[in-house]
Amino acid sequence: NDYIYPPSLLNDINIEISEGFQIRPLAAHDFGNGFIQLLSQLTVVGEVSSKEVLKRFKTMVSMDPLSYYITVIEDIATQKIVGSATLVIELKFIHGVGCRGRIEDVVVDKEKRGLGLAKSLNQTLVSLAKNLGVYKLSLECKDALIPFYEKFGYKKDEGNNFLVQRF
Ligand code: 16G
Repeated sequence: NDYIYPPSLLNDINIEISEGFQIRPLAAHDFGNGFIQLLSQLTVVGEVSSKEVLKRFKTMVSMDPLSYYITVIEDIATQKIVGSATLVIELKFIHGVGCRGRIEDVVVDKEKRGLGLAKSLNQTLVSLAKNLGVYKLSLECKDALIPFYEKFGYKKDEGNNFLVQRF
């Protein structure tokens, strides 16, 4: 089970991506191809061993039903992972034992920005979320990124706020 979700789930999605790049599910071998270093461009990764990382991957990949649709962009020439975004599926009792989708940890390598890779990731994950049947899809972002995310159909949920506490 090398991929975190079946690559065939992307077959019927019309993906536009800059030449030289490939979009696909995260694979176990990506931990040797710069995936964790890429995440550290988004936020704190911390001191994690490759054993811990692989254990987390195995937990995610063996979930039933799958919850973590981590989707990456590979630079074909170097095989480096230069983009990533995660669709998380949360199981509910409400909405007819429905599912909610969340988009998390969207990051593109600073060397590869401006090529539309984040757009490819977002378009792909919105389509995948629809195909999986979520009743709602949400994400958290900085003020400056609201216009970017609005292009993919999101809007501010007036009257609803995002509250957080950190530990
Ligand atoms: C952003 C991310 C979120 C990520 C968080 C990390 C998107 C759309 N949002 O809010 O998924 O987990 O940053 O920041 O990518 P933190 O380390 O402060 O939680």
